[in-house]
Amino acid sequence: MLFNKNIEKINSANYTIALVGNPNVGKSTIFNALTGMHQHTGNWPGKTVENASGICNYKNKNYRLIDLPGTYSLMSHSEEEEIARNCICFGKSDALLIVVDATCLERNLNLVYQSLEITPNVILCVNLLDEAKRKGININLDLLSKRLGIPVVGTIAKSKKTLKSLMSQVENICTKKIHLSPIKLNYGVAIEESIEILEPLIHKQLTNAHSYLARWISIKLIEGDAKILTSISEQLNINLSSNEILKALNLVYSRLEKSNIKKETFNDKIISEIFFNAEMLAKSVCSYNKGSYSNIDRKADKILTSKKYGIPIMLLFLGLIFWLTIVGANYPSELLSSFFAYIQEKLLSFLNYIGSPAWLTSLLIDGVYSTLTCVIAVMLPPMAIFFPLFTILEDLGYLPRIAFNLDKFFKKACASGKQALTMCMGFGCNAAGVVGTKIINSPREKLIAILTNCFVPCNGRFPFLITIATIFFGGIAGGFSSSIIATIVVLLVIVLGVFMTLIVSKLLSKTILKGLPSSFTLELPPYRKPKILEVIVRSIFDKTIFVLGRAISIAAPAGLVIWLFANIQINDISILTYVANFFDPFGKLLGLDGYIITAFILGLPANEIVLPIILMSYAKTGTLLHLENLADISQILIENGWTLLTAINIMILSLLHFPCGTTLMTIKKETGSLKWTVLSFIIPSICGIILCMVTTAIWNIVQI
Ligand SMILES: Nc1nc2c(ncn2[C@@H]2O[C@H](COP(=O)(O)OP(=O)(O)OP(=O)(O)O)[C@@H](O)[C@H]2O)c(=O)[nH]1
Ligand SMILES: [Mg+2]
Repeated sequence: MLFNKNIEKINSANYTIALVGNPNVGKSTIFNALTGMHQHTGNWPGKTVENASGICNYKNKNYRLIDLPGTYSLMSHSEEEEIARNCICFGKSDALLIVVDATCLERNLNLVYQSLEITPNVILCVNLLDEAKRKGININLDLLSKRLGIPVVGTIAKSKKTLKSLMSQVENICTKKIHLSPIKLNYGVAIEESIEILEPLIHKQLTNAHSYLARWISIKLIEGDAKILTSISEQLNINLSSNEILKALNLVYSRLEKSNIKKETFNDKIISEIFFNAEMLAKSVCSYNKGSYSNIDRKADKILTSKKYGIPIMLLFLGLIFWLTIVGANYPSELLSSFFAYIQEKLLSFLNYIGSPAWLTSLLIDGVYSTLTCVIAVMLPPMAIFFPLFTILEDLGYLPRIAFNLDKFFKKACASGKQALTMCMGFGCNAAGVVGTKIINSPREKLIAILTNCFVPCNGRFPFLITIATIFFGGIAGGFSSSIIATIVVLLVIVLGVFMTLIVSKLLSKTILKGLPSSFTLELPPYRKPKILEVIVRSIFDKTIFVLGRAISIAAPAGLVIWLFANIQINDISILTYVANFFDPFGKLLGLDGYIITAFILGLPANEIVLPIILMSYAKTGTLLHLENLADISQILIENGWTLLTAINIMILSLLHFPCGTTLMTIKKETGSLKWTVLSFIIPSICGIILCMVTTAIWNIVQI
């Protein structure tokens, strides 16, 4: 319903504004602040990979804002740059809001000049003014506006009041309250004369709405970029290969040749002209306070990305996050469990009072209620703690440093260094990690990143790992040393996940996805102060809603199914027992049992429900499930024959098994292929099965 309302609002918007800019300049932060949406933000380039739309209501008018992927230029062919270019050129937006980074204006101005060739309706938003101030950079915004001939607004995206004047300028442009006369770069006599020859011929074919594009299309024609020209002809329905145009084009080439400009070097000439102008303009509007900026970033990077300390510090950070999660989750978990136990008693009395039949009471309480509350009480607290902590690291700018430290390993595995970034996104959610692989340009490397993304546990699997590590390794008694041991165990599981990612990437590179790693320059953004409070509140809130949603939509029906399985009997044996017995020999081979295998299979829709299903299955005898703390869970597991081997193998299987349903659907969408989707199901499962078999064999040998 809410979704439909949003679509309705978007369709009825009065104006459309596209947000463009280099990566990591704050586009999504501004978009979120103006629309109230929650697009992924964080301090590393390449987070936004797909267009997102939202509505901003300003002075009773609806503005549809489109958040685009970051792009350095409109001239190359990477996927995100094409998305941005197509939206700017053909997206029918009323205005462009170009967001630039005040701390490196010169580089950002290249995109501004390129965009001004395409549309005059541009508002320049100079963001990150606080960071610029910290670095002693002052920008004369009025002069910048005069030189470019467009409105310029300075902003600090985190402070909403600085965004007000932005919307007022957007309104001015959309309602044509101000007359714009943006500058057009002069590329020199020879090129300008060539453009003049072609421009009128193209102009003739364009509608009024697109007439401004004639100059840009002329430049593209001379440049001869077939891909862009095809999309221009298709989108604008014009013929760029008419005799008239081809004849004019020949004339242009021969004239340019006389001025020593060849077709092949034409583009370089345009680019160097843009770069030169950007440099000159930045020089004229920026001034620097000497000595006001201490180069703390570079000093930090010397340690955090050093060969010697880089990886140990990374493990230390991750360990600290796990430790805080383990220690912090216990108390709210117990509180929630007691609360749910209390409600359970009340519900039972109520059901008895209204004369509910025993089977219905059992179905509702032992089936639906237990599974639902187990997901919330056991799984939610670790998620709600881990996620914000990880987001704070992301906001700080630490993720690209992780990618930097792991870059050489991914290169050795013949995969992309950017895979480290998508792998990190997988910690939050594997489906998001799979979508994030759009930042990898090579299709081969992108597929490797997709096939291996679920080798790192998502937020839905962390609580499971943490619970098992705490019970079987840390000891449920608690205390400092037990939490440290549990942390080390979870950390080892993650290291195993990264190790498997690299091995499988290498194997894929040597077999079905043969090839060498492509090179790319990883940009290390400046460290930024995380919005700690906002991140904590937002993530806890988002996570809670997300988990509650999943609990209601997946855990509750799963609880119902498992109850039916446990209670419908054929020849005095329940269906659950039949199924578990069927899988039991296979389970034993992996050092597990049939119930665990059944739980993993039933957990396909969502990883969060695996542990609740295991507990439900063990409680099938009809005794009510009382899970008030870890000791209760531990008791049930041990009573059902769990040993240290079961704990080790279930953690391995949780790390290495098929992706959840949502991730599989995302993989199908991203690859468009059933073959890769099936492989992404099979590969991690086989890895998990083999590893579990090996540990079981070793365990059995040691026992003998
Ligand atoms: N200090 C400061 N930080 C900002 C400002 N604007 C954005 N940030 C931070 O900069 C980082 C990048 O912001 P995003 O909104 O994700 O940037 P983006 O341009 O959408 O990035 P991509 O989608 O990757 O291209 C985030 O950590 C923001 O919190 C600002 O004005 N001041
Ligand atoms: Mg973004």
